Amino acid sequence: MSVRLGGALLAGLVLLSAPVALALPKYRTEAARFLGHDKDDPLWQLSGKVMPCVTCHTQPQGGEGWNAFGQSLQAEFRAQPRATFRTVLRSVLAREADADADGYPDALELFARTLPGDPQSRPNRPLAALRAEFEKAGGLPDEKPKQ
Ligand SMILES: [Ca+2]
Repeated sequence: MSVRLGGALLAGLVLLSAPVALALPKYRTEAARFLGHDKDDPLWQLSGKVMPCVTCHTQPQGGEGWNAFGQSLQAEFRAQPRATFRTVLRSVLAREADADADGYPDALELFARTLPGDPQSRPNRPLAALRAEFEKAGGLPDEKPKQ
């Protein structure tokens, strides 16, 4: 019993000490909250469909390997090394860039819940209609959360 418990605790500690396991879900959580995707599903943190790892990573489980949008964020982190993740994300989205070159800017893809780093994943409506919808919904969120 105590050996089993000790083993479980040890396994937990090993998991907690893995930097990838800690850092990346933190960004996922922050991005989902910043963009309001956390409102899509009350159990969104457990859902692989809300802000999935492949939003920025090439692999479904995240980790090493970033797609074009993830690389844009990395470049922005290098340009603003002291900035918070929220500032970095907002800067990239405000640029109106289209990381995967599918014709839809990154901010509009995230608004439409498609993947900004995967050209096979595209919004199902014309760009102008999507942009109008995005603007009507308030556009990009403010950098600081509203109180
Ligand atoms: Ca795109």
